[in-house]
Amino acid sequence: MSNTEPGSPANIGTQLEQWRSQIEQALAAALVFETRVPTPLHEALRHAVLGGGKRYRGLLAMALAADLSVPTERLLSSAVALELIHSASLVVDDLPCMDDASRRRAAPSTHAAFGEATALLCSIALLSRAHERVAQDAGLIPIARAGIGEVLAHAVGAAGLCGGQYDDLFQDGPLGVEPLIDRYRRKTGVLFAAAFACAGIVAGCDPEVQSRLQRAGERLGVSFQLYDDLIDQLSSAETAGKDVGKDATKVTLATVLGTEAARREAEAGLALVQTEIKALSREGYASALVSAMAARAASFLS
Ligand code: GRG
Repeated sequence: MSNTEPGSPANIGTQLEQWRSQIEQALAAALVFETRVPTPLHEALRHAVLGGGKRYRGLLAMALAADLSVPTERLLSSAVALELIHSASLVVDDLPCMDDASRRRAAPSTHAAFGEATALLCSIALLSRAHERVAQDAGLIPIARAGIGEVLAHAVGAAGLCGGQYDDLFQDGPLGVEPLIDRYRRKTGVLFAAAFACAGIVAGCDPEVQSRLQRAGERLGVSFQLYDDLIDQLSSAETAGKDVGKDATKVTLATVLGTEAARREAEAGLALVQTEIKALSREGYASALVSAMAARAASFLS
């Protein structure tokens, strides 16, 4: 296949870039408020969201929608919501009472730039804005709006990001391979699974397909978090654009498995994800995006 044909790698790359730029513009628009917002809080919101970010979660929702033959504009509010929630989680994760990180996305973390109180309020405001954007999307049928709202609320909650982060902070419970994988599913996989679920809801997928998508999203998150562990262990702050060595005193899946086995586990997980999304989708956008994500992560480790 020549690489100028529809669906060729070159065109898929261009398409992903267009979606990324749509998400970027929609995020900036989501941070324009109709009524007065205190200036430092508004600056913190913009700093937390618009200062870089690969937009993987939003892109996964749009790419899978295209694979499922759904117009991608219908996923734009979900993509924005996923990225606002993800940014909110990073703001909290970086706080001194959590990971205590001073840099994020090659810039000062939000509390380092604006103070802890403003960072906390910023995170809460981003979560609210995420739900507002989906609730306001007149292009979605009511049942899809409600379904997406539920998926996003569940992803943030005690069984999702908050629970995963709790176990990560306090290393509560057993620290074997399976409990750690379960923690990574909640801490990182939950938003990838939510991205796939949003696309599945808008495409009207049946419950069996939705649960396959959920498992694929969670597995993708586990592999992604494994790469994140390895980058923390093996890369430099300059290359990674964020503090590294933060996990030096923590038990992670990479420390339990060892570097080489961790890498093999991440690759095996990605192969499973690829098989599943290729079986469910027609065009190959999500698969190309997953390959690009893996290649980028691996490039920090070579
Ligand atoms: C307030 C929503 C909220 C949650 C509270 C703090 C917390 C609970 C959860 C944090 C979980 C966490 C930080 C998981 C790590 C996920 C991860 C690997 C982040 C890096 O993702 P990238 O590389 O980041 O996609 P960019 O910067 O590109 O967006």
